[in-house]
Amino acid sequence: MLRYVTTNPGKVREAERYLPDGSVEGLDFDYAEVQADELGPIAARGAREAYRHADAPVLVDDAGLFVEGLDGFPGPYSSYVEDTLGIERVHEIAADLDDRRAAFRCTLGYCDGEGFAASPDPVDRGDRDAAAAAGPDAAGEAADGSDPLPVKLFEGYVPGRIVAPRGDGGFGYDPIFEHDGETFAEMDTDRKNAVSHRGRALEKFAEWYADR
Ligand code: ITT
Repeated sequence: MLRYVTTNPGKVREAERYLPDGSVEGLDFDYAEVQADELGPIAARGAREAYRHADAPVLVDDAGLFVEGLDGFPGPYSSYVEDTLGIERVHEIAADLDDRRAAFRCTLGYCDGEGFAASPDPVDRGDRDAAAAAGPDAAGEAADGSDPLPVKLFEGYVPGRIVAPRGDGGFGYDPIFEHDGETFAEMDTDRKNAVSHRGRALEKFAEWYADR
């Protein structure tokens, strides 16, 4: 059984559509979110921590909203910004910008404690390099000093723009993110999945995982 590691039930709802019935369940585990400019290292480290906690295959989902006119902010800080400013304020700030284009990004990190011999690019190399530079324990390195557990990353991206809140579906920033004339909160789960950052990443993961 695969554990989808998140404190956000909305993510589990979306993920379940991509995996065979009964093959995945949510694991409400709050892994440490390291400060990083990109989602990959956060998801990789989270996957190692969650795997050690669950002792079962895990998929960690780290996502964020990147606003062009704010040089990608809030990006990896999206959760903090949603909790502190709220999405209405993010919309108000974006309304003053010339460029309201934005993108959602999602990075999934898979870890099952094994290597990925069948996979072309099995390990998040950037994270390993960063871990090596930072020294022992920096990225969940094993107690015996061996390399960090292999993690496979899957990424998804969707372009859109920031608008005044519309719709009552979805979660998080969905009401202020418009793609193709509709906000994500105006779409049902299947429609959002068909175009979303998470849907794209899950599609890649599901294809790879089917052979695993
Ligand atoms: P976990 O870390 O426990 O998975 P979280 O909701 O904090 O839960 P993230 O750190 O990945 O997850 O999310 C960063 C922020 O982006 C957070 O405020 C989410 O509500 C928001 N977010 C993520 N995916 C989203 C989506 O598909 N639609 C709207 N907002 C999303």
